[in-house]
Amino acid sequence: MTRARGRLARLALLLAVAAASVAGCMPAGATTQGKDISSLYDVFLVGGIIVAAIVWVLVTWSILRYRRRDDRLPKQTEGNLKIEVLWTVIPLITVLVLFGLTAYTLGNVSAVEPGGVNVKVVAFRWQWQITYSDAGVTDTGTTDHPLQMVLPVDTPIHVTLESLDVVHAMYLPAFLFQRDATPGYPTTFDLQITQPGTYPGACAELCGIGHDQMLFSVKAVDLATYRQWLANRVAGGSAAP
Ligand SMILES: [Cu+2]
Repeated sequence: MTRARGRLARLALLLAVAAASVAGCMPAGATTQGKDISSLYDVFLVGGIIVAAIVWVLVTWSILRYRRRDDRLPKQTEGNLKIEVLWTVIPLITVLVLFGLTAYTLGNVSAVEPGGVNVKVVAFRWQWQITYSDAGVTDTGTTDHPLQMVLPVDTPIHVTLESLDVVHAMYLPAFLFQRDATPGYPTTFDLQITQPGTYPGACAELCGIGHDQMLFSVKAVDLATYRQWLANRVAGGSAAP
């Protein structure tokens, strides 16, 4: 029995280490939408760990408790209504709760806030282009100078994303965000960045031979700096904020 306890303790330790390392790998999400997604990940992660722990403990216990000692079979039980109802209802409730939370989070992530700034992002083989629609300023990336999108923090950013040729995908790992750019079907979404900084992005859809060149970045600055920079651009100033 002591050996069995030792095994259980090692299993519990392994679970705890695995959970800690997985949690450490997850970015927190640098947008309000990303934070919502991050919270949902946490719920799924903790729920998954609890379910795995219950299953593994029960399996380990039953392997040890009922391991073969001689040729006699342990007591055989056929059908137990209470337990069957229980193991149907508990997973059903778990799945319904996760479904509800997912639907709620998706609603938040897809919600469009009033006000804010408007940009149009165009993906094409094999670069990115942004138009700051409120000012009519357009920047296009090149292989040597990947596009840097300058965007304000703490402000709803309404993005219209489209593709000129094949399916691309706008991927911003720090925002926990990815959206396909499908030719002929522009898509719109909101981003609200919470922390200033420079965030790398890339095309996440294998779109052809130059796919690896489709890098870009988002430079998030405060709203006053953004407005000043944009006004400066309208007046013919530099692209660097
Ligand atoms: Cu692409």
